[in-house]
Amino acid sequence: MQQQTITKEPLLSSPIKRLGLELAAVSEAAAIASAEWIGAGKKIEADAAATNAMRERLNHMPMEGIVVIGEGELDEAPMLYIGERLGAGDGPQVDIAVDPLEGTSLVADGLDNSLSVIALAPRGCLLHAPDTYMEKLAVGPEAAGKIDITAPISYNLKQVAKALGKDVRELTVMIQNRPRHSMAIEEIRAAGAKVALFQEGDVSCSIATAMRASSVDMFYGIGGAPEGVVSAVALHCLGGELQGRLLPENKEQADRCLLMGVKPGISLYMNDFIRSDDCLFAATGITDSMLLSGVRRTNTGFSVHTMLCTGLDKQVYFLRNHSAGSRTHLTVIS
Ligand code: VTB
Repeated sequence: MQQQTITKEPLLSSPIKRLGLELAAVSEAAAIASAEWIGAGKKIEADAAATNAMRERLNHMPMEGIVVIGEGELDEAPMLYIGERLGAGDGPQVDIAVDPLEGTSLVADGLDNSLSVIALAPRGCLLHAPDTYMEKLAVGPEAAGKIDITAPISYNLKQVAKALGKDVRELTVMIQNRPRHSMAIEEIRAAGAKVALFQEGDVSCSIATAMRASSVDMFYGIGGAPEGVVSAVALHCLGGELQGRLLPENKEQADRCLLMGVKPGISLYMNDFIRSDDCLFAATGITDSMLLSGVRRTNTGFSVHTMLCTGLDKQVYFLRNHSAGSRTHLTVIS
């Protein structure tokens, strides 16, 4: 793999893009903090560590930020709640979507696939979604524009196969291992495609559809709406596509969807999730995943891997940060 030392030049073209490296440092700090809790069986402590670290770093960033996707809804959580204002001011006005610990049970149980995730966009440009379930369908760049969440899965499989120049039997679809997906799993298998089940963490699985090195062709399933919004920002930068539909489980949740301006059940497309190219996405591995290696303790500190995606020029930077005492060495891996 080609390695180079990072310079800030490629990231300097817009006030938001200029925040890229700092955003990577935010997800790194959260990942390192929660990594202390890997395998300790303590979801709440792991999440609080990630959230505290993320909040602390965000408040040093030169921006005026508002959390639109957060750890709690409308002031209900102690920190990083929807509506919380963050940043040191003196910079662009932005919407912030955070998932400081994507996969709390994974970290508690010492399992793969946990990430720390954050996304930024100009103020007013990110979908405001409550913490309800969302049906999601995601694909990489070749099949972007060819899918339809309102159509049967078999139709979407045919569309993806055609776009990728494959047979449906050669496709792999990632789907969370939950009873609510049993019919979808049957439908995928009946169409002849392969099902790859995962336990938790649909952000990495949906983004994997857009990574050439992965064998994931399509992502489908019902998971968290907040995870859908952050995944859509990453896929926007990577040229992929995510479509979704909010699926509130009761009237109270349905009312919250309406309060945030989204009608339950209507199809949400990329320009509903993210209404600007000038966006950023950063994810740091906590435990290992298809996208990123997890946090490693070294003799002198930590080694962490981060993926930074920029929407304006559709770039993805893989960064390795190796801290040794008070010095850190940041390397762009590819
Ligand atoms: C979903 C998924 C997340 O948790 O929210 C899931 O989007 C919860 O699913 O990525 P259940 O309610 O079935 O447990 C994650 O997998 C991890 O936060």
